[in-house]
Amino acid sequence: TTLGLVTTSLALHAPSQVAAAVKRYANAADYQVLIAMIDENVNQSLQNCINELKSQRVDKVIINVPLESSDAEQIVQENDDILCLFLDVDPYSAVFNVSFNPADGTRASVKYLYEQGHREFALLAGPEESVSANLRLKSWLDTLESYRLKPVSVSHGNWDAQSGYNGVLQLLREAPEFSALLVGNDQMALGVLSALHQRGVAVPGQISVIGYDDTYESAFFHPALTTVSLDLDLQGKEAVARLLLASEQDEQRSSSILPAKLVVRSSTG
Ligand code: IPT
Repeated sequence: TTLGLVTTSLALHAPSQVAAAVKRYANAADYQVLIAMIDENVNQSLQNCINELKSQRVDKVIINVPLESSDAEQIVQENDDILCLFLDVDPYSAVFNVSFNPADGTRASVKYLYEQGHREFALLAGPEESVSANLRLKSWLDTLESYRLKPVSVSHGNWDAQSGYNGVLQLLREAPEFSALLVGNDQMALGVLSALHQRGVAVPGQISVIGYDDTYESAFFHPALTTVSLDLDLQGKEAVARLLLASEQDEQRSSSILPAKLVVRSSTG
């Protein structure tokens, strides 16, 4: 009657909202949730977290940690006494997962900006170590290429607001000529809006900004953020439901891919 959750930093908005949902839906099914949070050195400490949960008699665990498919498969192989469901892996990997389509929302973002007349795009992606950040970046690039465009510059942040703040200042130094900026998540977009405001750059007058996640706060940014909505509550709900249904038999472990949708607010025009 206890589920485990191993999560990346809860200082980040998306994982904290997923954790809240996992706890709520597990509790509603009369399960407790033990949370282990990992920060650095993902591969090493992930196994430690799993061991910690096993020692507390947990036999089903949700893993919200960015993992390459091969690393996730290795975790599964080395832990046959605990059932693992992954939230931050390539949706098409072989492991049991509930994840988001990494291409639909990104494609819609580029298309929307293109149709608004934008041709000069800058990209501020999430960390290079993150599978999801790279899949989002790849999809932006592929979509731009389908319009025969290349970004004027590309940079990476580490998901937090400070890195968005620094990142956009770097982009402006490298290639000031862009009218559209795609950002890997909402927290970095918050830093971007702050830096642009301080520089007197009008959003969306001079630069349109699109975030990613649609975390709860993004509707309250100034201007309200256009972003890609991930239903993080639904991800938590599906993860709990699928994990509780799953038995030792592989057939019952069905993965699912949730849609990501563009939500247009005031930071684009
Ligand atoms: C991903 C978020 O989009 C990003 O903002 C950041 O919080 C990251 O998680 C932390 O790992 S969502 C994930 C399920 C791909």
